[in-house]
Amino acid sequence: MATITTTRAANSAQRRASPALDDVWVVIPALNEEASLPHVLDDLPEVGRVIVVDNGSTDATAAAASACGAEVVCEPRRGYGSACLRGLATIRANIAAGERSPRFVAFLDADYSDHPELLPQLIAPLREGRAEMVLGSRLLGRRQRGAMPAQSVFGNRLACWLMRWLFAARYTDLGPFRAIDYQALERLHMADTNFGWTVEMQIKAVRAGLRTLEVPVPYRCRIGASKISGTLWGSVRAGYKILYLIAKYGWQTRRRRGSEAAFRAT
Ligand SMILES: Nc1nc2c(ncn2[C@@H]2O[C@H](COP(=O)(O)OP(=O)(O)OP(=O)(O)O)[C@@H](O)[C@H]2O)c(=O)[nH]1
Ligand SMILES: [Mg+2]
Repeated sequence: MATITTTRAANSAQRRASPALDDVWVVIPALNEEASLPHVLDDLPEVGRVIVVDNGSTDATAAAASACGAEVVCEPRRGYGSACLRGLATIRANIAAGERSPRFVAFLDADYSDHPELLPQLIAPLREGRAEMVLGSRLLGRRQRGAMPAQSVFGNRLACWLMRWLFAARYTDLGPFRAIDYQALERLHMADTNFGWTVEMQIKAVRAGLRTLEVPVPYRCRIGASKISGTLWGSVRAGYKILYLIAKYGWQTRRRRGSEAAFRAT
């Protein structure tokens, strides 16, 4: 069961949210990121609420997040998607408890690879009504040497090429730093519990007809030990899951198009 710890610091941090971003809630999945998380939270502009989902860390990740004024939620089921789903469940719980619903939700990693201070650049197109989902593209942005291993660049390019072919989706990256209209996000019914979370959101966004936009974002070497893209086993498992989901949703889309064409022909 999730435990929710709202600290006094969190309350005061949330009160200090600047009017420009007070309707933005941020979800940060974190697994053993005690060294990097304080940097992420320090650089993050003040927003309505910061939810750090501690994914069963064995280090002081939760304490580090609380000390920086974030709301800490525990999700014992491992997996990036599980952590994001817990973040969504926490948003719903807060709304059910009487809080005003966020207008936008942003996701970013806890390892300090992303640049949290750029959040306003992701939110601006949403607020201006130019998109319902904005993705930070690392492949359009400046990457620090070594921040994205070659297999990760290749895997992301391949996934985007396949999505273009199957869904006519114009993406360049599956980056974790992203922002989305909260009501639109809920309509996507996100379900993936691990490496497929980002690609699932992008495919479902295209299928739902959301207007999406990419913003170039810089990407730097993470603080702490690499878990996915920097290890062979992590890359293989992530690559397999991403390709599996693209194939699964691609197959569904083709079947749907096929039956629509058959219906029109009758
Ligand atoms: N790998 C992994 N990351 C998790 C999990 N739960 C939460 N996370 C967090 O999800 C974010 C992304 O994971 P990373 O380990 O940075 O994955 P990556 O960016 O693809 O690869 P590296 O940075 O090279 O490890 C980080 O903030 C993690 O702390 C989990 O079960 N597995
Ligand atoms: Mg990372």
